[in-house]
Amino acid sequence: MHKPLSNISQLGRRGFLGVAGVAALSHSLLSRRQVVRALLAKDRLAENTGSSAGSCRGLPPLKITDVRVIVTCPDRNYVLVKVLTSEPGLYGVGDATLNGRELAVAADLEQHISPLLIGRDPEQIEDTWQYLYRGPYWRGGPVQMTALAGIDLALWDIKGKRANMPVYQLLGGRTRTGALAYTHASGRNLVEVEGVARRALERGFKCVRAQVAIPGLEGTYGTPGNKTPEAAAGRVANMAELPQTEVFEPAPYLRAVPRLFEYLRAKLGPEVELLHDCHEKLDPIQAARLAHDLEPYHLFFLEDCLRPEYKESFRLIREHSTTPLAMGELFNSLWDCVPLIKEQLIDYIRCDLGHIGGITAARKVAALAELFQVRTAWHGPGDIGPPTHAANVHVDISIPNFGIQEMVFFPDVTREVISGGPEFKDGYMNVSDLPGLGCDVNEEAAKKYPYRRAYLPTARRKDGSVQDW
Ligand code: EZ4
Ligand code: CO
Repeated sequence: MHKPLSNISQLGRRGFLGVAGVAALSHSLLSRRQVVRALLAKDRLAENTGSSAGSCRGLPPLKITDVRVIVTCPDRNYVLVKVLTSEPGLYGVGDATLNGRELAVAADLEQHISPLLIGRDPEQIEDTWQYLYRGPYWRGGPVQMTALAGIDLALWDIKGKRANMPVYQLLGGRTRTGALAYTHASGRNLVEVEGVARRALERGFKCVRAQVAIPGLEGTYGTPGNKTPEAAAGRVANMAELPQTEVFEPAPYLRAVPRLFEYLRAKLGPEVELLHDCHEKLDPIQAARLAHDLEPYHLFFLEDCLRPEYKESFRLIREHSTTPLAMGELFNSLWDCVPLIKEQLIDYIRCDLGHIGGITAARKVAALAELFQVRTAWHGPGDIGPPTHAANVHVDISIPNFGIQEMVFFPDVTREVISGGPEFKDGYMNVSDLPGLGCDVNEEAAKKYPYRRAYLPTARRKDGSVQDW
C-alpha cells in the first residue's frame, strides 16, 4: 500500500526545502503525485522535534513505509506488528496481544496509529512513544498501551538491526549472565502440584509458582479445576465461545494456600524458591492474613494480591507481614507504579511490557524501582507473544535491579509462526546475540491459523455476585 519514499529521503538529506522549494523542484524533477507525497512527508518531518538526518554514521535517513498488523491463532490468539522501513529488508517485529480484546488493539493499530507512522523516522523511539501516548489526547488504557507496546518493540527491533546489535546492548549491555526464571506448577490436589513442581526442578528450574484447586470451588485462577494439569493448559481450544464462570470464596482459599506451601516446603526442602499468584482477587485484610500465614514458608514473593485500583491498601499488608510482595501485571500506566515503588510497598514490580508501553516504558519503571530498592519481575504468560518475552529478557539482563522472570514454553505451532524468542537453560532465560529483539513472524504460516474469538474466564461468589478472576 505504502511505497518507500526514496525521493523524500534525498530531499531530507539535503536539508528541509521550503514548500516553494519543493514546488520549484516539481517542474524539473518530480511528478505531481510525487510533489504531493513530498509535501505530506515534509509535514511529518516537521512534526519531529529531533533531527531525522542519518543518525547512524554513514547510513542514509530511514522512514517507516508500512505498518502491517497480523492477527493469528497458532494455539492462542496473537496480534503481531511488522513495521517496514525504506531500507530494503529492514523491518521490526513487535507483539500487541491483549488477551480477550485482540481485535480492538488490531483496529487501533490499523485505523488510527498506522497512518501517523508512515513517513516518520523509526529511529526516534522516544519521540514516537511520546507522540503516540500524548498525541491522541485520550491517552492510556490497556488497548492503546498494548498497541503502543507493539510499535515500541518493533522500533527497538529496527534500531538493533540497524546497529547490528542485540537490544540489550543498546540498553547498556549485560549486567548478568542470564535471567532467573520461574515456571508454573498447578494441580487438583497437593500431590499433583508436588509432581508438577518436581518435574520442573528436574528440568532445571530453581523457582516454581504453585497453585492448587480449592476443595468445594469450581475452579480458581491458575488451577486445573477437575481436569488434569495438561488438559487445562488454558489454550484457546479449551476456551468457550463465551466466558466460563468460575466460583470463588475467600474462606476456603485462605485455608488452602498456606496448607499448600506447608506441604511443598516439607516435601521439596528449603532451597527451591516458591511463589504464589493471588490474581488480584483478595480484599486488603484477607491479603494481609494470607501474607502473614505464609511467612513460615518463605515465599520468593506473593503476587498481585489486590485489585490494581487499590495501591494504598498495600500498606495494610506491609504492616502485617514480611512476605515479599509483587504487583503490577494489570497496570497500563507508568504512573500506576509510582506510589507502590516510592513508598516501598512492594518488593517486585511486575508490569507487563506488552501492556504498559514496551521497552521504552519498562526501562523507566526499572530505573525508578532501582532508586527505591524494588526489583523487577515482568509478567511472562503464554498470552503475550515471543517478541514481548524477548523484550522482557533484553531488559532483565541489562538492568541492575532485575529480580525474576516469569516464563512459558511456546508450543511448536506458535514457533512455526513466530520464530526466535528467549531460551531457557539451567533455570535461567537468555537471548541470542541476533541483532534486534531476535524474533521474526512468518506471515504465510500465520494465515493458516485464523483468529478465534476467546474470552478469559470470569468469576462469581457462591451468591452469584461478581468476583475478580
Ligand atoms: O492470568 O496473562 O502471572 N500470570 C498471570 C497470567 C494472566 C493472563 C491473563 O491474560 O496472571 O496467567
Ligand atoms: Co499473575
